Amino acid sequence: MSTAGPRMTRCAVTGPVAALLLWTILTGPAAAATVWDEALNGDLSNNGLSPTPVAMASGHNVVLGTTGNQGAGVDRDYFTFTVPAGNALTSLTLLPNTSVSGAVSFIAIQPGPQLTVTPTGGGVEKLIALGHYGNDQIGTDLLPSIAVGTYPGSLAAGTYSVWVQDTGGIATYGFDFVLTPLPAAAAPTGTDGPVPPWAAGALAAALSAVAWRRLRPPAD
Ligand SMILES: [Ca+2]
Repeated sequence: MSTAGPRMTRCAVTGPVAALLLWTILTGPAAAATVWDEALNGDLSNNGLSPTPVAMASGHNVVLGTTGNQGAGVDRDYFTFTVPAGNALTSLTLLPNTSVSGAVSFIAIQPGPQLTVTPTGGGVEKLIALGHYGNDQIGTDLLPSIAVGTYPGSLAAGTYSVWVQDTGGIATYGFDFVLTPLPAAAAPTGTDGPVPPWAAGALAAALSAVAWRRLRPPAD
């Protein structure tokens, strides 16, 4: 007669990381909201020094627009948004309305309320994300492929500015900025206090993607 108990399979993800991952799955972001639609709200700013403010909140925040050159020069789009305290930007999903001109369009993110990098790339070191996206990436999170350096798995609370452009013909785009509340209530301490640094790190690890792409220069 065997005395062996139930066979246990050791999971690669255990403890706090598993708890936080489960919490993320169970408390997914709220319903989508279109926070800016150029067809309804007007053209986003053409000036990185005065980007259009776009209000975002926990959950899905959809930005719809058109860039490219319709014959009067490249229509660059600049907007700024804030990830509220207690949240993180956990993904930037390319939406099905996207149709680039040629092979790819370009997107970049700079921390702060302005996009100070010039259209020719002056000051490019200030960007924390930059790269191209193509129609084949619709439905995917762009952050892992455009982040500069080691992608931490999410972007922390704070203000960011975004630059979108296509130097070819008309190019439509749609982005879903997903803001996820940090799991303060689910912290293993059982308190509602601030998330300890190790927990934030575990969340970042749980959310991080393995895909990584080479960065490309800021021109499409
Ligand atoms: Ca536009």
